[in-house]
Amino acid sequence: MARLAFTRAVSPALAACELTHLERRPIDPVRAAAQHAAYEQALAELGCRVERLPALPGQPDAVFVEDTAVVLDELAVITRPGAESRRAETASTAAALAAHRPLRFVEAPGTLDGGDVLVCGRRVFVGLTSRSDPHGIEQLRAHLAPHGYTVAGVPVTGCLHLKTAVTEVAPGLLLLNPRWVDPRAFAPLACLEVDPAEPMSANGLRLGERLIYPAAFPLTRARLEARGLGLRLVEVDELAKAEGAVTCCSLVLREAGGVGPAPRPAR
Ligand code: CIR
Repeated sequence: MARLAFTRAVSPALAACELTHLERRPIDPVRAAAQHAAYEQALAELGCRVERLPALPGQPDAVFVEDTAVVLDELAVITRPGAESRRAETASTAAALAAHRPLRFVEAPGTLDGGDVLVCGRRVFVGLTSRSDPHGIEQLRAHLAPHGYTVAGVPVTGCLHLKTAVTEVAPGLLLLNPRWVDPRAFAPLACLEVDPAEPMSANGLRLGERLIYPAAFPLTRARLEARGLGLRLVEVDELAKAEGAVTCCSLVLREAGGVGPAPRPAR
């Protein structure tokens, strides 16, 4: 399966990022950029063609491109990020995605961050967080329903985004922190819990059979490996100080490749 991953360079102003649940600590943008480059290398190794969106050096959080769009095989929905400081990031995402997908837009007063949107086949779960509100969720539902997707709002407490609390690590298998999100919201999907000592460890980026996963979580990693999952580890601790993880640093599109419609979503 050909995949295209959009990324964006780390802003030199990363240390001025938005923070919601983390205390501000010094962030070294040079070290963050090196980790980001290694992350892009992992994307490439796992079969992605990596394309950088235009740099936005004045936007501290611009590296976290996931929040600016929700991309499915049939269309892309450009978000209206919940943090006002991040709204200027979406225009260049829209310009790049327009070459690949029909675009729809979340409009005021709705807010939606891509980090709150978990797609499992035709089921779409959206975190009800400080970033994504019922208006945004309703707009997403209206855009996706004609394509056969259901959209469900899911309460999240204690972390920034839904995908801080849960991601799909294999078809039908969720990795989840039950302190932040209720596993019953996803029934009948199977849930693997993170190790309680590693609350931030529920965020992995699945690419086909492999999972890009932070090296910082050995206990949860052991749980994933015990399930036979193939991990590609990355060091992202400098980006994590900005409340980001591995899904947030890319927007991954399946490329149609050849004639005919794009295949059905695998995630
Ligand atoms: C923010 O608060 O918006 C950024 N500092 C972190 C965004 C991380 N994005 C994500 O998890 N999808």
